[in-house]
Amino acid sequence: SHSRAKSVAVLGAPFSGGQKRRGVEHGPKVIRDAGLIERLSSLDYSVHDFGDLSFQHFEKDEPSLGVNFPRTVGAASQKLSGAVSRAIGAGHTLVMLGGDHSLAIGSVSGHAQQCPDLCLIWVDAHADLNTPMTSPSGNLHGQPVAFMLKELQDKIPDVPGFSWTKPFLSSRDLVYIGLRDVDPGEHHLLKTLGIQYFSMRDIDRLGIQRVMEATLDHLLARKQRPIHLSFDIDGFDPSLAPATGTPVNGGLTYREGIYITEEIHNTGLLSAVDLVEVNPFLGANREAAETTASLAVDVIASSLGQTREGAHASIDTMTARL
Ligand code: 4U7
Ligand code: MN
Ligand code: MN
Ligand code: MN
Repeated sequence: SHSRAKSVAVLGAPFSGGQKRRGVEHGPKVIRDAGLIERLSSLDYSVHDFGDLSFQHFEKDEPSLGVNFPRTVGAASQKLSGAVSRAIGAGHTLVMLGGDHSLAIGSVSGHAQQCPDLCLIWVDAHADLNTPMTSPSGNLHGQPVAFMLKELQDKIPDVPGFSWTKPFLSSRDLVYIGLRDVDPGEHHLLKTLGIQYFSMRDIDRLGIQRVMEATLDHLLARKQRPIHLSFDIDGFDPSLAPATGTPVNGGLTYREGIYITEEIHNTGLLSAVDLVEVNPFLGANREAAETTASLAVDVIASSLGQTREGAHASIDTMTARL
């Protein structure tokens, strides 16, 4: 009575070249170990675990134009982009497990190849909108959105490793939620491009319910289209997600985070999710890593339909065992 054939592809991207702290490449393993596949199966999906991609490490990958590990990150994103495009093309909802957030260049562009009219919801403490020129760190996990935006075409220099990709997203098709550590160059772009964002201060003022109403209205009022959710675990407060590379105080509560994903699920339009920046080497102890990974599983499950209020299919399926 319930063969709606929903299928999810899970794709691991054990990659850390977008930043300098080791350990984030183990994100896919700890998120799987926290029970992801079982949770998705219990939500009645047919789960296709595509395993982990393996990425080429460039021995000689000198910084270029201020960007760290450009060839390594460019090649990883290119490979991910192809894999994501194939999974979405095969009809799956995609779950990408990072790895650091530079991977989003690959996952969102691969998604956009199949769904050119997609929109992007970016949950993060950071805007990840630096260009190579404005980046304080040179790390590409702080720059992925800049590589996607059509409006920034002329502001992105020819970084080695990135000749395969072209900007594909309009700034009006992007909403940020959770911002609280925005660099000056990023703030300038947020304002001049008129990007819709909800900082933690905005969540304090409006409440998460109105934030989600405004987010979905901004992206979907004109037309219904596929949603890409790019969820950086550091969007949460560090008390909930300690095992991450760039924690910032004053983040999302558990309930705010889950409300965001429940509302996105309720649109029926979610087409791909990234869950990035879980680093089991960080945080005080092993428990910190396990808490963070388990939170990641909750975020993914809830964006794919796990509810807090409960759910049921039909009376028949519940009573069949009698
Ligand atoms: B993450 C930073 F300068 N903005 O560009 C930068 F503060 O994917 C941090 O959101 C970026 O975790 C954080 O390096 C990237 C820095
Ligand atoms: Mn972040
Ligand atoms: Mn990020
Ligand atoms: Mn981070």
